[in-house]
Amino acid sequence: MEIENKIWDKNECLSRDELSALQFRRLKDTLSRAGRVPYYREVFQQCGIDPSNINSLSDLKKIPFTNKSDLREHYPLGFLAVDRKDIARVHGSSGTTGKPTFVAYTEADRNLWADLCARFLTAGGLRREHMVQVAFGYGLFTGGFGLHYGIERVGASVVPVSAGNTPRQVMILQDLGADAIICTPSYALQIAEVIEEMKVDINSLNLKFGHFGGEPWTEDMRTRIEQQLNIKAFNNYGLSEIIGPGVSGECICRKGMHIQEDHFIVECIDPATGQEVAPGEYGELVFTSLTKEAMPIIRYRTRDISRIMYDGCECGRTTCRMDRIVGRSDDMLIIRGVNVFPSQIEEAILQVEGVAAHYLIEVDRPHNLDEVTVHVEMQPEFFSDKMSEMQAMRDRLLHEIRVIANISVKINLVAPRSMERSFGKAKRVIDRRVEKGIL
Ligand code: DLL
Repeated sequence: MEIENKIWDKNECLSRDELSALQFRRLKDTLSRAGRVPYYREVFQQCGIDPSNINSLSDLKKIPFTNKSDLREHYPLGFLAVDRKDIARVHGSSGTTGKPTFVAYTEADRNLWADLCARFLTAGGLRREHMVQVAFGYGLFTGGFGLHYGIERVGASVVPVSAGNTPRQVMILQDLGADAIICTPSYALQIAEVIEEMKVDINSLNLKFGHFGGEPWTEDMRTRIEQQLNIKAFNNYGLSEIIGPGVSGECICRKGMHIQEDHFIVECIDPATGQEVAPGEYGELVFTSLTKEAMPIIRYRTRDISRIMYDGCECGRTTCRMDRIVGRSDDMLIIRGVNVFPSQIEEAILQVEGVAAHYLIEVDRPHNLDEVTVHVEMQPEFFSDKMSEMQAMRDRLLHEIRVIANISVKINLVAPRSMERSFGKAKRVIDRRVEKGIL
């Protein structure tokens, strides 16, 4: 698919000096808004910051990080900086603790959010003549509504199917002929699988491209999605605490996701020390919102590991780009002392012909030693009852995982279509050590 380059607004192309000046002005406003939140008021007092009197962007670094635990301790809406009557919408991210983390938007925030989504969708090819099928869940999750309003802001048409009921999803793709699909990457693969099961000719669909996000995925996963759905696949990133989708997204060059720096300041830190890493080095992303009203957030530690690139992009945008997320610092597995991200296992297994992109990593410590079993689903045409063929497949997987992730594991090959599918974010890891209270 040929996509012509189009810039949504001039703030995407500011010089560094212009951008810094804008960020500084907006940071001052944000800090004074944040000063209405009792938590931040106390933090500012403790670190001697007077929001009305900061001198430079680097003053931000004097303020301590905000963590997810801070938001949890102020459940449900303790970080609100506006009157309750000014809330226009509430979303939330599902937490491991059972209670969601709520995030609130004013009318202006909702507007801003639609603009930010429209920007990255435009950068990734969306035009007003397109029809888009949204297969993200609509609900507290920010994916469905966030992208929905972004598409409308572009002027394109939305088919809000929501996640689930995949055969119906395919039928609607066939009947209405959407140009683009929006969902998690793992759900995109599931849609592709059902298209094949339903014996629908992929070329009879009108799909040309897709915007995927909400969970980690690798370049090999992108290749599979593109091949199986016969589309161009774009990556976009965001998190509820910052605004939802719309924090960053890929342009047509697809060399990293442009961070919407006129609305968010990004830092990349060493998760262990909190110190900033050099540009281009991997670290944890930290974001400060610059324009959000209802819940301004200062130096929020995302736990997401990536790197930031400041070199120019051929599309003409001057904003920095973040690489795809390689993992979350709290998803990093330590296996017999070796650090492993689930994305490394994904990268390794997708090198092997015959495996489907469905896998589950199970970690346990049965006899005081960590053991990893990677359950890998096979593609139907490669599934065989010959022991030798299955053993050869296992050996290839072991080899790739050893080379890419530097660990030895057990492989459990499972029958085609036998692993559980999810409509949203796929669960890739079960750590029995955590369940048993060993870690
Ligand atoms: O997942 C927001 C979103 C929805 C982004 C739809 C893009 C598309 P949360 O539910 O709060 O918000 O989860 C945020 O998901 O910290 C990352 O760990 C992960 N994540 C989101 N996008 C990506 C991506 C939404 N493109 C958490 N690549 C984040 C890797 C991603 N991880």
